[in-house]
Amino acid sequence: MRKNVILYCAAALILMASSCSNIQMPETVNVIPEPQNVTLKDGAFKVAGAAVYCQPGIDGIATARIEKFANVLSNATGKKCAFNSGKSAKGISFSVDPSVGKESYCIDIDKRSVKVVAGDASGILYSIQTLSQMLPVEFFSGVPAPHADWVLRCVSIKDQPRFGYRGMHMDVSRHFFPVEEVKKYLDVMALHKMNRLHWHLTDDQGWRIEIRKYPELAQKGSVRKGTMIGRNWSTNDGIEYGGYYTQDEIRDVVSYAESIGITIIPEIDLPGHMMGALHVYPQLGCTGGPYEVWHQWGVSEQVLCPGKEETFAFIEDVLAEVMVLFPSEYIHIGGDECPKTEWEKCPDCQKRIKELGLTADAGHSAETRLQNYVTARVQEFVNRHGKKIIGWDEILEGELAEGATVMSWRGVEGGIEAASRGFDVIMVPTSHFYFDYYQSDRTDLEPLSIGGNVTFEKVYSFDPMNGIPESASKHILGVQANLWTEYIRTPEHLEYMLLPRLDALSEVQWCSPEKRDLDRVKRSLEHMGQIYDQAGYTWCKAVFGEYGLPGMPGGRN
Ligand code: TNX
Repeated sequence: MRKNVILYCAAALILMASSCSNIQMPETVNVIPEPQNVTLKDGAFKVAGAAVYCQPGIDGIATARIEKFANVLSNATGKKCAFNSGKSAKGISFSVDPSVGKESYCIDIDKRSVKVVAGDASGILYSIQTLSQMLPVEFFSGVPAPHADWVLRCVSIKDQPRFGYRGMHMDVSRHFFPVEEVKKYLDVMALHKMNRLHWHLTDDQGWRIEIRKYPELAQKGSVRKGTMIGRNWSTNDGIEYGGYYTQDEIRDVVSYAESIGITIIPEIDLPGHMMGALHVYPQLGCTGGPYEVWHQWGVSEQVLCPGKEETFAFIEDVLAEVMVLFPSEYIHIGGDECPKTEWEKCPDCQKRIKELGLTADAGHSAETRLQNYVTARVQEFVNRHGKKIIGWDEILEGELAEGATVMSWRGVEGGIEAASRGFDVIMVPTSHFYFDYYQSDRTDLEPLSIGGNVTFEKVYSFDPMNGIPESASKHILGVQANLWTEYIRTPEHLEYMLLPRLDALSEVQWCSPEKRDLDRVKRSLEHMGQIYDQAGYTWCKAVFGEYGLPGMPGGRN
């Protein structure tokens, strides 16, 4: 009897194997974003106990990244992967050769060695991300897994990104996320070779960054007395909600991000979305207040008053501190959704309009011109400090001074117009990159969201160069997705909205169009899902036909 069972099992296995071999599965290395050139070879390299070599003389950042990789390998495999400065024909060796190109790297794995040659410290980091994803998923668990199969498949890889700007956005105003969660978010971005975090730090619902000159901004401007319940605008849960980052915490996050190749672009959203600040400094508004830190979502009509000089002194003081904290060459100054109703009635604003000689024309009101004045004045200040501004696509309305970068969010048209007018552009259209939207049509099972529908497939289908005139294509710096957190309170929910759409985004940012292949990326996603499980990320499985986040009720359309 037992013998029969064994025979049956063996027959079934042979049958399965032969039917599998009929399916043409193109082999990949299961890395997301998929490297540009991959040539698989026979055999494998044994990782456990292999020494790691770092070419002497390469810069400190690259060296630190390699040493960290050696340490994580030692811990995961349970065998020391000694870190050495020097060269060797055996083991895992890293070197830098600028002729490989910016952010680029080559990996050559055979049975005796793993050789990495990168163009710069970013290339070193990206080679490590690629190797990490090729290792057993236990690499990401943070605990030793000596029984895993610690090998790397023999392969030659040559890889470089399509776009220089590969961003992800995070709104910490509507809901606040602690430093540890921001770092976890940065880690998963880095795993996907992203290099910019757009950190939305201030808004109507809370000011979340300490400014030393105005301590009450964070102390009081970060606290709202309640939050609307679900999508019910007339409600308020009456529960005090707050949180902000001290400057020490900001510095810590900035340097952590830098160590994993990510520059943080801070956003101070102005002149609209300012209720957090207006609550503390009502004299900066047109009516003088009082103003509340907002408990509801949407667009407030109460905005900063550009008729008063004090407003500009405030903006400059805040930005001066922000520019010291963030080494980024860009500072995001918002510019979106700024209603002009108060400006129309405000004597100070009207006086300013008159003094500046701003007049309406067929396309733009005098008040829109006044916003142009705000943008130009702040831009001039930022430029004087050796930095550049980014603004949402509203800053295009009317006039915009040279050197501004535009984030096209209300569609791609703003981006096409901006690029054609000679401005640099980052594409972030709601249609494809709003990760606060539902990610499947099973909205009855998905956690309540702001609405809309942006599936994994939709994200993946975007081509930023579509509709861009050839002459303007150099102005498309790259792509970013935005994660607004009106309806997202917990780290689990935040991660759920991020993953795995981040995987689709990373291929739009990194891969050349010919490399993109939805079936292939979905297969790689099964592997990535295991990495997420090992590393403790919550992720959405809608791509695999599973819906919902345990404990979070579905929302209506
Ligand atoms: C629009 S995108 C906004 C945000 C909201 C978001 C919700 C942009 C510049 N402004 O203030 O959070 O929609 O999807």
